[in-house]
Amino acid sequence: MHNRAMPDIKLYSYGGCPFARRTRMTLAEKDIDYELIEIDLRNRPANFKEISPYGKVPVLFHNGNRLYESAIINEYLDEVYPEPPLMPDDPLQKAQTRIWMNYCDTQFSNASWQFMQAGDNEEKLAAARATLRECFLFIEHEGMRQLSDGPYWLGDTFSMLDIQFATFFSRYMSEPGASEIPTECTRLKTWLNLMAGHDSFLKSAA
Ligand SMILES: N[C@@H](CCC(=O)N[C@@H](CS)C(=O)NCC(=O)O)C(=O)O
Repeated sequence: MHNRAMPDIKLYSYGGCPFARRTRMTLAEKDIDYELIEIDLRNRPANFKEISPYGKVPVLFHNGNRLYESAIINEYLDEVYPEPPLMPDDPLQKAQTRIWMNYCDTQFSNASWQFMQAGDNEEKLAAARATLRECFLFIEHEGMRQLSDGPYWLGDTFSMLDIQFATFFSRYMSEPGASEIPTECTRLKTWLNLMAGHDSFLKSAA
């Protein structure tokens, strides 16, 4: 029980959505209280487009101001509620963080979507698995190992990059038949184990 006024924050979310979970994870990381409004995306309210211009979750209202797009919402929250900081101060590190956040939302997101859409089509599944394998190797060698020695993406300090990828890996790996992470991705595997026990990751689960 917190002895403090609840901030004026409403989050429109969906339990199974990895984008919305990122915002739940950011709020948990900063220990911010908020009102959670669960939207059933398979049976969405008729007025949902009035709430969410793209018809998607997450959407966050802060003091009546509407924000959408998970990465943008999260950077906003990080500026308004700076403790603990989730974006690095250093301009170069900040740019690198955004490059990899973007990689997650383009390359990795597309590859895992391709896998989820393949259904029982063996040819499509094999193609998606091959693309995902390339992603995992790229993340290991061009991402994590270049940025730091770990255990988090940026080193000793947990950051927005950990949030960005954690919910996506979790969503992908919960898919039946999801492929194993290649053995050589030792840095990635260590990080996945670390995330599995991370407090805000657990608190943000549906
Ligand atoms: N780029 C958006 C993507 C959000 C998104 O695609 N959310 C999905 C659920 S995981 C959604 O609301 N889909 C509903 C739809 O597209 O109709 C973000 O980062 O917030």
